Amino acid sequence: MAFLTFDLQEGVAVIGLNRPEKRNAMSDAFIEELNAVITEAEAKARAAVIFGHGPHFSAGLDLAEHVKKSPMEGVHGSRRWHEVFGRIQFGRIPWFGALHGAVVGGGLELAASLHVRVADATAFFALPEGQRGIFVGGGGSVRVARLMGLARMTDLMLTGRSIDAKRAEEWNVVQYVVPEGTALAKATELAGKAASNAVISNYAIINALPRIQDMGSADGLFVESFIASFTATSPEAEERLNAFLEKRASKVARPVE
Ligand code: 1HE
Repeated sequence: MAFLTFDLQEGVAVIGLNRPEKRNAMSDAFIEELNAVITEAEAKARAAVIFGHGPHFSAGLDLAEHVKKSPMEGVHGSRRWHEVFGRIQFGRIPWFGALHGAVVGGGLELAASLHVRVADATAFFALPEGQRGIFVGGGGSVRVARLMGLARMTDLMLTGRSIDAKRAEEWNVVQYVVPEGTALAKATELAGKAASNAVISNYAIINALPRIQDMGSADGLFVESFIASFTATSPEAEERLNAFLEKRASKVARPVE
């Protein structure tokens, strides 16, 4: 692979964005490789982590390639990003992000398609599309807006300002902030926990929860009942419920910060 690294660690696929000399800027070929690696991760792992090699997570869209596109090539390119990032968000396994340095433009859009984001203290977030004369095209108007809210995203896009990891946590963009250099270890540890869940539960969590957010309350509650029953009557649930009742399973622990 030219742009990505793939490693398997105890059931967790650990995938590195590996174009550090261009700050992990994503070209068309980069997105195709990401698509292939998603297939590999789903075949071999029960959870996955994405991190960036070099000083940054990702500088987003490859601007050198983008300036040469026709309008329709641009539309098809954006739709392809949607397909590939959609395979992450609505796929078979949960995805975790280890974020550091620049998480900007399409890099933030990729991060927003993951399920859990861990930022280290060096991470910063921006949407510089306005300064470049372009718009978000990797799903940001849907996913980033839903994480941070419309007003905050509008502000980031209009002013071009960046926010640090702590602010990103306050804005619901990341779920964890950890010391510099420890995001990958933390994200891998969390992915390991998710990998030990029932496959059917993970599938319902990543596929049903976001869809239910798009429904009205009555529809969402109705769908929830069916998914709840479908998961609870699976053989895996029966074994896990019995394991708890027979005191073979771990209890819920108090939080440790
Ligand atoms: C790039 C890109 C890129 C760096 N496309 N080549 N994204 C942006 O507008 C972000 C643009 N990048 C930056 O602001 C900075 O590069 C960073 C803050 C991310 C990193 O700074 P730094 O000092 O570590 O690196 P650098 O010296 O700026 O960049 C190193 C090389 O990477 C340099 O190339 P070189 O040949 O001169 O060594 C840069 O040109 C190159 N590089 N970023 C192409 N993005 C689906 S729609 C999504 C829309 C967007 O993503 S818009 C946001 C685009």
